[in-house]
Amino acid sequence: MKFKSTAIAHPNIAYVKYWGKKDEELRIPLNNSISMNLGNLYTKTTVEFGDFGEDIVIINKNAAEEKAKERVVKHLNRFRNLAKTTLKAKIVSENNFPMSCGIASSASGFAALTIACASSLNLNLNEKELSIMARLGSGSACRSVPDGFTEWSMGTCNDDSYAVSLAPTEHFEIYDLIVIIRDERKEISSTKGMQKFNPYFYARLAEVQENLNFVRKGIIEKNLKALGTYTEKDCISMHTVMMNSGLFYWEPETLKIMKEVWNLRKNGIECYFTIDAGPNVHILCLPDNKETIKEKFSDKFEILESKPGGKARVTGEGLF
Ligand code: 2P0
Repeated sequence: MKFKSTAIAHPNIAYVKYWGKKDEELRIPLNNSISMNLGNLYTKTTVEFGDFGEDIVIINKNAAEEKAKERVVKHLNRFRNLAKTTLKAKIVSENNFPMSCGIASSASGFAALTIACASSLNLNLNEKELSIMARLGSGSACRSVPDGFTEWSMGTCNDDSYAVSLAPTEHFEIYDLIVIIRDERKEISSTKGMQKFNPYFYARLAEVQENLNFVRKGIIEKNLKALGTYTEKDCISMHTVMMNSGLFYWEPETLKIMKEVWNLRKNGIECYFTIDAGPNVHILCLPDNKETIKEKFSDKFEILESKPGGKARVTGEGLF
């Protein structure tokens, strides 16, 4: 019986965003969301259940801060309950992307932790069950469990809120060029930010279905125009909701780059933007235009590049 396992999972970029929950504790969202795993970036996590005096959590070579540790221990408890064990665990987790690059690591972090826990405790969970478990750790983590392009069906309860793959990694070679403007630790976490309910949530819910339909179709038909147009629309819709809650994530450079993307498009370089809960701009494009777009921004900004990524999975090489 082995009680030690290592997993890797990719972060994801949402084309249609998750912002707002129907159930805080279970992390049941207000709407479906669609994303692409970012194959060049990953979190690797090794978990061992054993004879430890207490849970040990090491993230990026440092002991986890109290809040982060609490959230991880809560996740471990979900697995201890399933496996009917009281064994403590040692967890070592590392990202291959710098903390300062502005990519949220909770999606890849909780997806990798989920896969590593399930494997080390020999729980035979299928992909749906793994996605559900990841969701309980962090909502967007459920989308990092399946392969490639994924949709999280909001569902109504714990058992029917999970993500499935819409298309595999190799289906559509889209690049995400992430223009790094700034990374400061968010004053307000996404979890807290989306609790600030305001009337614009209702307006967003009225248009999100259309965004989902076009983005889903855009992925399946490999149509960047449909995908990108409705991704931009959905990004602006989410940020309108955020701004109405007093959450202004954009910096002046954010808006400049958004307008540059529109200019590039006018000049025949097809690309589209999306922005998460931060100032950095993700630019989506096909391989042909990648270098031209990078050249446009690389003298002023650091740019991270990623193509689609696979599912969260067990891997051989552990971190301890
Ligand atoms: C998304 N975000 O769909 C959106 C876009 C941020 C902006 O999912 O409270 O860290 O852990 O469920 O998953 C960030 O939210 O929130 C997020 P919790 P999470 O990618």
